[in-house]
Amino acid sequence: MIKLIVLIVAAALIGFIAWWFFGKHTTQAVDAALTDDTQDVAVEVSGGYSPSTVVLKRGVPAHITFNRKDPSNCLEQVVFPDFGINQFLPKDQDKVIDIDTSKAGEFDYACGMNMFHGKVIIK
Ligand SMILES: [Cu+2]
Repeated sequence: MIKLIVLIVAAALIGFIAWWFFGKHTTQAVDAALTDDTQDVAVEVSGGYSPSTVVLKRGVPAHITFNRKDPSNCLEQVVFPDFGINQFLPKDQDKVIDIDTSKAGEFDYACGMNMFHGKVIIK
C-alpha cells in the first residue's frame, strides 16, 4: 500500500515538472514586430534571456535588440553559432544584432560560456 502511494506521488511530481517546463516554453515565445521590410524584437538580458524564444519571419531582414541589465560578465557575450555571431553586449545599452533569415529553422544562441540559452525560430 505504501509503495502505491509513493508511486502516485512520484507520478504526480513528474507530471507537474513536465507541465512546468512545457508551460514556460510555450509562453515565452514572442513574435517579432513586422513592418514592410524589416522586423524587430527586443530581448532583455537579466539572469537569462527574456523572452527566451523569438519567432522571425523567413526572408525579412531581422534585428534583435539586446539590452543587458545583468552586471555579471557571464552574460556580456552573446553567441549565435549558426550565424557566426559573437558579440559583446554593453550594460544598459541597446545592442542591435542582425539575423540572416534566409533559412527557416530553429537556431539556439547562448552566453559566452554556454550557460544561458535562447532560441530564434525562423519560419
Ligand atoms: Cu555564461
